Parts: sequence; C-alpha cells; structure tokens
Amino acid sequence: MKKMFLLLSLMFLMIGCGKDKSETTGTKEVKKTLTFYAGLQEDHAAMIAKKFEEETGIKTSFVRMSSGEVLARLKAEKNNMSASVWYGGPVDAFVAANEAGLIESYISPEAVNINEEQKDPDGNWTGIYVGYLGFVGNQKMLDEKRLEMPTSWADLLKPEYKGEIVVAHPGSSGTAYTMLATLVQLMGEDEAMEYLKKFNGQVRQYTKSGTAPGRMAGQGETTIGITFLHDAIKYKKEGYIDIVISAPSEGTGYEIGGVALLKNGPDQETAKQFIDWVLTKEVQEMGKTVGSFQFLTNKDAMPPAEADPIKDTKLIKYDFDWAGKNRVRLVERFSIETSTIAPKK
Ligand code: S7P
Repeated sequence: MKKMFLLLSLMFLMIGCGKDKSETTGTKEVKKTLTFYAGLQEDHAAMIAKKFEEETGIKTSFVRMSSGEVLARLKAEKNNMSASVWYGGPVDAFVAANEAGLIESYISPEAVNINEEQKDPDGNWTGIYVGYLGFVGNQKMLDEKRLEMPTSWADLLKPEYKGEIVVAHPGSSGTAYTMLATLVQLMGEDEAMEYLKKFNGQVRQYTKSGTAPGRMAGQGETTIGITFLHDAIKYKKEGYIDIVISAPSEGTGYEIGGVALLKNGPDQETAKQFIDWVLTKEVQEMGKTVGSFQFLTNKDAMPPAEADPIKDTKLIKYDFDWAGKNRVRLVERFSIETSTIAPKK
C-alpha cells in the first residue's frame, strides 16, 4: 500500500514538472513540438531552435530555405501545413504569402516593443531585424585584375566587370528579390528591366541563395558579389580577410526580416509562444553570437557593433507592401526579360 502511494505521488510529480512541455488531452498525454521554416542563416536558426527547446522543453526543429522556396512550399502545403512559423527572410515574401492566404494574423504582446515602421499593423508579419543590400568584393582578386571596387549600380554595367559578378536569382532568393524591387523603385519598371537585361550580360552565375555570393567572394570564387552587407561582414569575421564591401551611391534597398504565424500550421499556441519569445530584446541580441550582424527591431535591443561601419548607408524609401504584392509578377518579368530561371541548388 505504502509502495503504491509512493508510486502514485511520483507519477503526479512527473506530470506536474512536464506541464509546459506537454498537454493532457483526454487520457492521452501529447508532447508539444514546434517546426519553423527559417529564412535566415542556418547557424542562426539552429542556435534559436536549441535555445527555445532548452528554455521551454518544447521539441523544436526547422528547415532552412530561401524565400522563394518557402513560398513554394507553403503553397504546396496549403491544406496540410507541416510548420507553424516562418522565421527570418525579407518580409516582401511574407506579404506575398499573405496575399496567397498562407499567413494567420497574430499581434504578439511583445510587438509593442518593435519599432512602428518595422511591423505590419494587421499582424501579418513582425520585424525581427533590418539588413542593407550592397556589394561584396575580393580585394586580392580586384588587385590582380586591376579593378576598382564598384560603388554604384551604374558601375556594375562597365565592361571591365563582365563575367566578374555573382548574384542570386530573385525567383529563389529574398536577397535578390530585394535587389530587383530596389532597382524598380529607383528607376521605374521599364528602365529597371532594361538595366537588368544589360546586367545579365555581366553575371557569371546566378546562385539559389543570397548569402552565397558573399561566401564565394570570400573564398576567391568570384571577384564581386551582391548580398546583404551584414553577411559579408560575417564572412570577413569568420576569416575571409580579403572581403571588402561597398554600397551603391544612388541609394540601396534594405530588408526587414520578419516572423509570422502560418495559417493552419500545427499547434498555433506553441507557435505564438515562439513568436513572442523571438521578439524579445534578449533573443534578438543572441543573433550576434553566431555572426548575424543585422540591425535589430526591438526598441531596447543593442545593435551589434559590427554593423556600425554601415549604419550611414544611403537607403531608398523601400515599399515592402508594394514589393510583396508585385513579387510574382516582377520575378516572372525578370525571368522572361533575362531568359533565366532560378537554380535548384
Ligand atoms: O541570415 C542572413 C540573411 O542575410 O539571410 C537572409 C537572406 O535573404 C538569405 O536568404 P535568401 O537565400 O532567400 O536570399 C536575410 O533575411 C538575412 O538577413
């Protein structure tokens, strides 16, 4: 009898301890899990998944994909979502996803701490960081080829850069779509397409992801790349010392990296818990521990010192809502005008 009592007490204690890790539905105990689609760097996503799991006991997994890939996957999974959160990547793709009915509006209580212009008032996305688009070069290769680092969009069309530039394809990459939407906003659509047709003749390779050109410049696989500048800073800090950066003098576009709740994703309450958590100052500041040097959207968060040299970059007035709503059409026009398709790898 005494043994039985002890056993029962132990069982109640175990259920109590596991309270935030599982739910009891009827007689069955259901373990909470979370899957998110990550649009940011793999190491950043892995660190966040690990910390969230450690803090909550909720088994957390993620799949890293470029923005265009996430969009395609969400469309394919519309009636059977396997993830419940989209975490990271430029928000124009989130706007496009919302247009396609793939986002569930959620205004986190933590959103009060996010800068006004860095969140959607309807809760379809909330900003987690801000990154500036620019040029990355390999100084050693530039010297060998007696080339100057380009400092304007116009420079990229100069004959000496022919075959020296690597950029991602806007069909797959959020970074490259930021470039496309930037040029359209700077020049007007027809002029931007004329520019891009000429630019296409300068490009050595279109990559799938927007982070690849920075790494390739660091590794001496391309003289020049187009990427978010914080990624180039990351690679330089990781040891690719020949990396140099510049920003176009006409002005450049930028991203707000977002987080959003996916419509019909599993366990929406756990997903909301994750969203609340990633918006906090503490979690935003964790990015720099894995070399993510974007500016941050939480009013109380300290931007990484590594981003300081680019803080005065000349930015255009980027319209995220317009960019998102025109994404499908502009990518299609870009692909037709340049006769290119997004690479699979
Ligand atoms: O995490 C770094 C970062 O630059 O990666 C994202 C970037 O757009 C890469 O994704 P794509 O492959 O879709 O281009 C940015 O959101 C983020 O700042």
